[in-house]
Amino acid sequence: MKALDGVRILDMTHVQSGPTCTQLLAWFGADVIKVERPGKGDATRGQLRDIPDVDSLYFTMLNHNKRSITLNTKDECGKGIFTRLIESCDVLVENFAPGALDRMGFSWKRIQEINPRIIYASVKGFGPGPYEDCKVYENVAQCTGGGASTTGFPSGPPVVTGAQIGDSGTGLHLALGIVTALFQRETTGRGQRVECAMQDGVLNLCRVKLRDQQRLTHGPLKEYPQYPNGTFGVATPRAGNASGGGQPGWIVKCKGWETDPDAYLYVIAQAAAFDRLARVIGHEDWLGDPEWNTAEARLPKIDQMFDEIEQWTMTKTKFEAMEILNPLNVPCGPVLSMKELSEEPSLRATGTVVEVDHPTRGAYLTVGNPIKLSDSPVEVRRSPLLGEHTDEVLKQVLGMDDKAIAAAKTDGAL
Ligand code: CAO
Repeated sequence: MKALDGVRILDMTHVQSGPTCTQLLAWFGADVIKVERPGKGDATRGQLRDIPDVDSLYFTMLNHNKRSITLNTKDECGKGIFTRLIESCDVLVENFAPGALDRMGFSWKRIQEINPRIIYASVKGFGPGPYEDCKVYENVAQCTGGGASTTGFPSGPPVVTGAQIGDSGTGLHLALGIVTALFQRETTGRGQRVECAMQDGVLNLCRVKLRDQQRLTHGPLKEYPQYPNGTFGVATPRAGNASGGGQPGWIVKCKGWETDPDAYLYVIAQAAAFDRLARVIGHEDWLGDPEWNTAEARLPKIDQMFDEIEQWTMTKTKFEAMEILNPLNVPCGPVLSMKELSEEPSLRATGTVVEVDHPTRGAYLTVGNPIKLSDSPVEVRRSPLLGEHTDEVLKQVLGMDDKAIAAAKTDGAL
């Protein structure tokens, strides 16, 4: 038994934001039917291909546990089939460019007429406002949602992060909206519209930076590297690797940094463990020195403090340093490369990193479900080939027979 057993999702998503959402729902047990354009499919099947004529890792890693059908939803016969699918599903998810579903003839009003219980969930780049008609990709969302203006070093340009907070982050938000709407439907019997704008999703994840924007009007942000020797402008500045939580933190070099780009450790010099940290790095002298022995006194010297910590970490590998600091309750973590993460046995053991077999690609690694439910186990199944389940779904879900399916194929609807 899976948490979402019995929930059927009509998945009109493509690229990353929408597929992230429906993949999660599939892992929780929903029957996700991915509708793709005949002959083409989701554009990511062919993007960043590493093996000729084989579904890309971009596609396979975002579409596990789904069934794929091909359907031309602009063709009259295809629209008829699509209408019947809307009648048979609990949720319709899409992340087309603004207005695409309306242009196909399926406005929210029309969808509700077809099935008043359906939940219609969408991702768009922006909510209502001046940019609502714009197409948006990941990095555009990071820039317009406050991620880029607050990421990077103070003297450098804005920087986008490798974490896909615009796409996968918004997909996560949308998944929560969908299960919440399903929960409310239990009481009301009605579906509803669920909308997530990528700008809003990124801004939600940058919440602490809007906090700092307001703090800035009351004085300098003392945990930022600009304090006290630099200057603050009118907006939340970029803070390099400073910790956003009010505890001084930084990334410091470890043994091997000259040749290994990831030989670094994040160290938080929080007041509660400062005496132990000072001792272990050989600075017992700081403990009796009023210039160093209070958090307030250290604030103007954060750079110098991390330089001294780094002198010590450079004599240890990042793992050795972590092993020494952890028992002292000094919060820290190594900068792990994708290679290290993919080889980490504990992530394999929990199913967070999974090896999956694929008929045309062979074995590949993917990130499994990071959300663990004790009563709803997840088996990660490979992504579907284009249209692999067209006949199966049309027969099983819509009760179509071979003759009707053949006619729809001749028509070009499938
Ligand atoms: N049958 C017939 N037509 C189909 C179809 C199907 N099964 N599936 C898609 N189409 C059509 C759409 O209706 C649309 O046609 P119109 O332009 O005539 O309305 C067309 O295919 C292209 O869809 P699109 O405009 O969504 O795709 P795009 O590649 O031009 O834009 C993207 C991609 C992502 C920029 C855009 O979809 C978007 O802004 N989405 C919302 C934000 C989002 O999710 N962005 C994240 C993407 S991941 O980085």
